[in-house]
Formats: sequence, C-alpha cells, structure tokens
Amino acid sequence: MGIGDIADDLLRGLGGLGSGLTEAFSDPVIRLGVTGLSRAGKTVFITSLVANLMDRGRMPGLRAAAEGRILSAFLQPQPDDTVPRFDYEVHLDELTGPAPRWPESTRAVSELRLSFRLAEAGLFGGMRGPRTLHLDIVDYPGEWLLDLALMEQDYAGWSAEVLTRIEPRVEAAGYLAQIAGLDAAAAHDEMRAKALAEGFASYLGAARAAGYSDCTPGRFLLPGELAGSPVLTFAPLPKPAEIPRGALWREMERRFEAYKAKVVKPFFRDHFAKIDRQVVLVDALGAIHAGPRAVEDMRRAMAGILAAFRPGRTGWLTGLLGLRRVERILFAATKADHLHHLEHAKLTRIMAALMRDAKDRAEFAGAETAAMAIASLRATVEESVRHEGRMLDCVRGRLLDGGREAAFYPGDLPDNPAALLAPAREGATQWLDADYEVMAFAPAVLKLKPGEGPPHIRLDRAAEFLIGDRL
Ligand SMILES: Nc1nc2c(ncn2[C@@H]2O[C@H](COP(=O)(O)OP(=O)(O)OP(=O)(O)O)[C@@H](O)[C@H]2O)c(=O)[nH]1
Ligand SMILES: [Mg+2]
Repeated sequence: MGIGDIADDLLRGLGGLGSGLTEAFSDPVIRLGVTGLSRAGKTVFITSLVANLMDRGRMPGLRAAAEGRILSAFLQPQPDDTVPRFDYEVHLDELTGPAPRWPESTRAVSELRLSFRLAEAGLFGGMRGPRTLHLDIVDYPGEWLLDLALMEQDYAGWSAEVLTRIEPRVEAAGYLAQIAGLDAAAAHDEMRAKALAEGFASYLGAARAAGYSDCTPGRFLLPGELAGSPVLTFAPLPKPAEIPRGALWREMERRFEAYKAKVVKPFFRDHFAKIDRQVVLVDALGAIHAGPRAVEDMRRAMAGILAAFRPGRTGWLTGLLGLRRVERILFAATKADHLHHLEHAKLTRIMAALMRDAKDRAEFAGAETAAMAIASLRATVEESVRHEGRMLDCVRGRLLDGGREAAFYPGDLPDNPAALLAPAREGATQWLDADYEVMAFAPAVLKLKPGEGPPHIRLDRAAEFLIGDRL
C-alpha cells in the first residue's frame, strides 16, 4: 500500500467521521419487503433470516458476517405504531422447539425491526467507532400486489375479464350457476349481494387450493378486519343493457370503486411506497408438482406482481412513489430442500425463466435483480439410494403426515426450463414425460449449538444480495 492510498483512506475516514456524527441523530434504515403468494414461505423466511442474522454461525456467504463486522444484531420496537409486529418469538418457537411444526397461515401485513451495530471496514475503520443500521422487515401478501391491476380497471371491464377467465374452471361452476339467471338490473338487495360475494369468495378459495395464483381481489382470501364490510361485499356481474338507479349492478360498481380507493390505494401508499429492497418468494416446486396449468398461472401472477415494481406504468403509482425506487429485487424459489443439491441450479434456471418477462421490465426501471433457489429452514438431509441398479439422489425427512422418516426421489427437473414453461404456455393439462413427486416434510428436530441459527440453504447469499452492500 502506497502513501497515497493511506492518505486516501485517511481522508475517507475523516469524511466518514463527519457523516457519522450526523447519522447519530437519525440512523440509516433499510426497509425490506418480503412478499409471495399464500404459502410461498414468507413467515418461515423471515423467522429464519432474523434468527440467522442474530446468530451468524451459518452465514458465511454474508460478507459482513464472515469478516466479523457485525458486532451485534438485536430486535427493537418498530417505528410504525399501527402495523402489527411480526410474531418472531412465537414462530421461532414453533419451528425450533422440541416438537417443531410449521407456522399457521398469516393474514395481514406485519413488521419487525432488527438493528445492527457494525464495525467499519478498512484500515482506519476503527477510528470511527461502530455505526447503527436498522433493518425494517415488512411481510405482506403477494395477492395485495396483484390488486394493482384493479386500479386501471372499471367495474364493467373487471367483471367481463374475470368472468371470461374463470368460465372454463370447474372451481367456478357454483358461482357461475349462481349468476346464470340473475337480473343485475334489479333493485339492490343486501342479502343477495352478500350471497354473491360469498359465492365468489368461495370460488377464489377453491381456485387457490387447486393451485391457481390469480386469486384477486386479494382481500377476499385474506379479509382480516375488513371481513363482512361493504368494500368486500361485491362480485363480478355481467353488465345489463339498462342500469336503473338503485340497481344491484350499480351498487356493486360503487363497492368495487370503494375497494380500490379504501383498500388498494392505502396499501400502496402506506407500505409499498416505502420499500427499498424486496424479496419475492415463489413456491415454484409446488406449482411444478401441481402441473402445467399451475405453472403458467404462476408465471402470469408473477408478471402481475412485478408490474408494481415498474412505476411509470400506472400514473397514480408514479405519483405516489415520486423518485423512489426499489433498488434490489430477489426472486427466490423456496423449499429447495425438497431437492438434492445437484438439482438446485436447474431450479434457479426455472425460476429465472418464470420471471423473465417481469424481470426485464423491472431491470429497465433501474432495479438490480437476482434469482436463487433457497430453503429458509432445511427439513431434509441428502441420501443416495440404489434403485433398480442405479443410484438415485434423494432427500430424506420426517413426513408431515404421520411423522415417519422417508427418503424421496423428487424427480428429475429438466435442464432447459422451456421443457416446463412451453407446454405450460400452450395449455397442456399434464406433464408428458415427467413425474414429480409431491412431498410434504415436517420441520426437523434441531440441536442448535450456541451461535448457530436454524439450518438453511443459501439464506446467507440471499441476505448478501438484499442488504450486504449496506452492512
Ligand atoms: N421443506 C421446507 N418447507 C418449507 C420451507 N419454507 C416453507 N415451507 C413450507 O411452506 C409452508 C408455508 O410456509 P409459510 O412461511 O407459512 O408461508 P407464508 O407465505 O407465510 O404463507 P401464508 O401466511 O399462508 O401466506 C410451510 O407450512 C411449510 O410446509 C422450507 O424452507 N423448507
Ligand atoms: Mg405467513
């Protein structure tokens, strides 16, 4: 190192000293959004990420941890008084207790603040003393992002589109029968509106269970405190030729507009607009297991979700965001512990291909993106099993159903993602030459050593991509 370099470092160090003083009054904050469709793995991801950031023994891929620059990480009260706190301790107990189990489904937005004490990097870093960085993690359902599409639609257009889309689905038969003989021009009647909304919500629930991803409006599946209120008591109806005042259709139209104004818009304003970094969790393996229709539907839903990260598309969203941008977006295929590690690269490629359309546009908007295959909480071990004269790369775990231990051969993912995505796009109803085993493992019983977080796959790399540059 030459004299010039030392002088440079010294200058930088001194420059840093100045900013260190001002930062003491307002420590920097990164807001990390964690989203994904229901059951994608958000709750497990946040719980394991936080546990592994506090006990960093399994985080070699996070540079600041490997270099020993994270002096401590601790939970603090979050800054937003009206957002429920992410129930970290309860979820950690569920996952790592003596009888581990997966967490219950979570219904709404929640938040957690993790604060770091960090040592400065570099020769003269020590001169500045440690700095503080807050990481605010915000958990919200991906379905809420899909609602963005509603902002550009009116009730007539939305109804027509939804009714066309769900027409061929068996799950929709009940709702379609309900509206078959209906006169939407008849006078509004609350009991009828309620029955229709319930019929439509039960279709959405069935569609979700069948593996469809386009289950909006988002609050119909996750109503939270809005359950039963008029903003959720509407459903798509064909537009009658004449619409008299006081007609059922008119009232439905009014409620659809109220849903946009009172539910969708506030979410984007109060939560989405403040996010700096985003991880989108995707249960790609789950969709592959469910078949080509589910894969195609997931691809579309992802494009819908990612539209939100492409401001400029919707005028009012640009207005809300101003110059603010999500700086980094990670697309993570979760539950990679269902596969032998030799298959992980293929899963990452499938993930990248699934995201292609959406990803290119997000990059265009200036965000850095990456695709990864991860497991937030590793529930399996790898095992090679001899079967009919050849070795199969399997994973072994405790079955969710019954608790028995079993080894599974999950099936061979294709090297080229197009082998899955093309038939999905072309409307195939089942995979031709592959058979993907559906697996459900219970979380493993853990014996954690001091300083070690729960076992995972590539959670450290995910963290490095999402926040490493700020640590
Ligand atoms: N094997 C394995 N399974 C996982 C992992 N993460 C999540 N899962 C499974 O996925 C399910 C859903 O995970 P959650 O974290 O509850 O998903 P979520 O996105 O919070 O779901 P909602 O709250 O319903 O929206 C769990 O019950 C597990 O069965 C993982 O890392 N490994
Ligand atoms: Mg959850």
